[in-house]
This record gives sequence, structure tokens and C-alpha cells, in this order.
Amino acid sequence: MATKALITGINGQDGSYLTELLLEQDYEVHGIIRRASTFNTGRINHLYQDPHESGARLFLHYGDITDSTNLGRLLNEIAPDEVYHLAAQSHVRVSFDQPEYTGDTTGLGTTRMLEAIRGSGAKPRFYQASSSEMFGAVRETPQTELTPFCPQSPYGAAKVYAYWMTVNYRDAYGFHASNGILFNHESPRRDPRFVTRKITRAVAHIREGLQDKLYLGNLDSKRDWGHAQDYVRAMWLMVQQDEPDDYVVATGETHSVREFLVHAFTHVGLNWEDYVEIDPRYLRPTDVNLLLGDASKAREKLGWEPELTFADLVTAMVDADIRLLEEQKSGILGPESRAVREFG
Ligand code: NAP
Ligand code: G4F
Repeated sequence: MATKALITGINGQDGSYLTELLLEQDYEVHGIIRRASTFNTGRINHLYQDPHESGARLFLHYGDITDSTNLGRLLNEIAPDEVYHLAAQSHVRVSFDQPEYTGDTTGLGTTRMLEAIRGSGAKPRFYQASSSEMFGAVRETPQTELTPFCPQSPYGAAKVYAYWMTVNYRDAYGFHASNGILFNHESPRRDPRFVTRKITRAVAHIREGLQDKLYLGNLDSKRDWGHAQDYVRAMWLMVQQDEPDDYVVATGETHSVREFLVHAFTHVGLNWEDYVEIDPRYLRPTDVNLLLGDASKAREKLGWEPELTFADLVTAMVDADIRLLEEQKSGILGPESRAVREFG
């Protein structure tokens, strides 16, 4: 029988790549999506199979991580072997505007999933999408699994709570529950409200004369940026281990937003300084200035290595946004969601 996985946040950046990885390995994949007023499955449309057809291995269910009765029912009905809990309010800047909601989804959402599993009586393996944002005002560099947390945002604080709840269910109830402490990871499927995709999309538009300026916030902040495709592989590897544990997943390189700009604009022969302006709206009450991960444990115990470099990431994202725009202009694809599925 096929291994059954349940993914929350299946239509997000990571959920879409993880679904591809699991389907390639003959899993039966179940995903939870929220009802929205517009279609929100653009990143996984290319994977959709009619659930009534024989051989279908991807099944979508309506649900929400703020709705515990729904989660409990889904856990009972699906009885998954593995749960990948990726759903969250994942935008750090937005978490300052919506701290309570972020606590409810990004923090308590994990407790609701863990409780739904406990109530179901089944013992699926559990993956928690923890974040380098938990390190915040970093206490040491590079950051490892032993570096103390010092979150600098409501999002970071909610993720610290979720991290420790995952550890607690492992210790208290014997759950096979692991935290992946993932550093920033991006792709052509990244939402354009995160800085990397905001930049690469703007480069494509500026190159075509469709945009004059790009407004950004803190250019000095440094991130350890990897590619989402590499990072979902690390998630899966954690869940396959005999023993649950917590792992940092990072490239071991850090680059500033300014460096990202240089690479992205230079790739199309433009000078970023001619286009970028600072808009204080994009500054945060407190920002995380430097993240740099040490993924030695993941390398040694999981055999995980990132395959794509920072330069690969930037050029892949710029090229994908250029192709996307060309397709939209020629009218072949129309809505961005369809193009993203082609070029993701
Ligand atoms: P993303 O693209 O923002 O996806 C988030 C997913 O969560 C979306 O599918 C979203 O659904 C869903 N979601 C949000 N609120 C929900 C709710 N109340 N009920 C059900 N689903 C809900 O994020 P991502 O980049 O794939 O990241 C996946 C996870 O890893 C997140 O938990 C994020 O915080 C964490 N993480 C990300 C990074 C990174 O650099 N990407 C690094 C470390 C940790 P809608 O489409 O309906 O909004
Ligand atoms: O792209 P960002 O919004 O990502 P951030 O805040 O690092 O969070 C991402 O990575 C976390 C892992 O550490 C995840 F947990 C989280 O879910 C998310 O995926 O911002 C990166 C940096 C920040 O310092 C920000 O201040 O870029 C700076 N920045 C400068 N101008 C900007 C902008 N960020 C955004 N979003 N928009 C700007 O205009």
C-alpha cells in the first residue's frame, strides 16, 4: 500500500514542491486548502488528478488550522502515515500588523495539529516547519541547533512556541515529531511579497519598460538564501529517520538584500541603483539583521546537501519572471497562476 502523507499549506511554495517530491515517490498525498474567494491552487494545478479516476494519488480537502474540529475529522478520515505541517501566516512584516492572528495560526495552529493527531489515536510521523526567524537577534554566528532563540517579531515568537510544542509532544507522548529549522528558501514560486521575488519580478518588468522604480526597505539585512526544491528534500529526509530530531537546514552562505539586487539587475545588464528607492513602509519595527546557518548536523545525519547555489537561485528566479512576462504578453497563458505552474 502507498504511504499516505497529509500536508497542511499544500498550495504554498513549499507545499507544492513537497507534493511533487512525494508523488514522484509513489505516495498518496492529501492536502488541506482554505476556501478563498478566488482560486488559490495555482502552484499545484499541474499536479491535480481527478480523485474519482483510478490511480489518482492527490486529494485536496477544505480545512483551516484555526478549526480544530475540522482537523480532528480529517486526521481520523485520512489516517496518514506522515504529516507535514507547513500552514502558517508566514509573512514577518504582516505579523506586526496581525500579531494575534499570527499567534493563532503560526503558533496555536501547530498545537491544534498535534492535538488532532493525539485525539485520532494514530501515530503518524510529524514535521514542523520551524524557522531561522526564531534566532532573531542572533546570539552566535553561524546558528546551529544549539543556538538560543531570540525572536524579533510576532511571527518569530509564534514559531518558537510551535517549536517547543513539537518537542513537548515528542517527549511527553512519544511522537515521532521533528523540527526543521529552515533558513530562507526561495524559488520562482515564491510569493512576490517576499523580497527576493519582489526584486526578480521587478527586474523583469523594468527590463520590459513596464515599471520605473522598485521600492524596498532594509537593504543591509543579510539572509542565508537557498532554493525551496532543495529544502523540501530535507523535510522528507527528517521524517524518514528512525528517531525524530531537530535540524538546521541552510546553505552556509549569507548575502545582503543589496547583494541580491546586484546579482539580479546585473544578470539583465541593468544597474540597480538607477531603479531602487527606499520606502519606510517596508521597514520593520524590529528586523533580523543577519542569518547564517550551520547545517553540519543535516549533512552528517541526513546526508543532505543543497544542490543549487545563491547565483543559481537568483538567475533562475529572474529568468522565470522574464519568461512569465513574455508568456503573459503573448497571451498564451493569461493569469499569472497558470504561468507560475509552467515555470515553477
Ligand atoms: P507560504 O508560501 O506562505 O505558504 C503558506 C501556506 O499556509 C499556504 O498554503 C497558505 O494557504 C497556508 N495557510 C495560511 N494560513 C492558513 C490557515 N489558517 N489554514 C490553512 N492553511 C493556511 O509559505 P512557504 O514559504 O511555503 O513556507 C511553508 C512553511 O515553512 C510556513 O510555515 C513558513 O512559516 C515556514 N518557513 C518558511 C521559510 C521560507 O523561507 N520559505 C523558512 C522557514 C520556515 P493560502 O494559499 O490559502 O494562503
Ligand atoms: O523576504 P522577507 O520578507 O523574508 P523574512 O522576513 O526573512 O522571512 C522569510 O524567511 C523566514 C526564515 O528566516 C521564514 F520563516 C518566513 O516565513 C519568510 O519566508 O525579508 C527578508 C529581508 C528582511 O530583512 C526585510 O526587512 O528583506 C528585507 N526587505 C527589504 N525590503 C524587505 C523589503 N522584505 C520585504 N518582504 N519587502 C521589502 O520591500
